[in-house]
Amino acid sequence: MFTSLNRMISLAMIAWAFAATSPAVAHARLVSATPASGATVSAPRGISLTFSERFAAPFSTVTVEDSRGRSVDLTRTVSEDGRTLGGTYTAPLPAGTYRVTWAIAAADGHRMTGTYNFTVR
Ligand SMILES: [Cu+2]
Repeated sequence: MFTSLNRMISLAMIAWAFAATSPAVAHARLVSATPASGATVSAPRGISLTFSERFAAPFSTVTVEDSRGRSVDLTRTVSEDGRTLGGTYTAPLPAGTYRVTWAIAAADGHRMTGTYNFTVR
């Protein structure tokens, strides 16, 4: 009984040690977004998504759709440091709710995606 309990504790400690070291190999993640998720903004000129790591620009996309699912025309931009994915709208956005969908190919080869809404008043 004690032996198996000790063994379980040892295994738990090993698992914990691995979990504790995992941030060193963390995946790229979204660290900031403008407009932010759930934000209400007026007359936004574009969108900007900053990630924790560089991403592969040719395989990374951002789309903005209105409440009817129609894509907003935008000119995609990628910052010089390769961590910010942006889009500049070619026309002002009418009031309403918009959905942002992004997809990046991170440097470690993982594909990360996300979606969120913001509102234009
Ligand atoms: Cu990864």
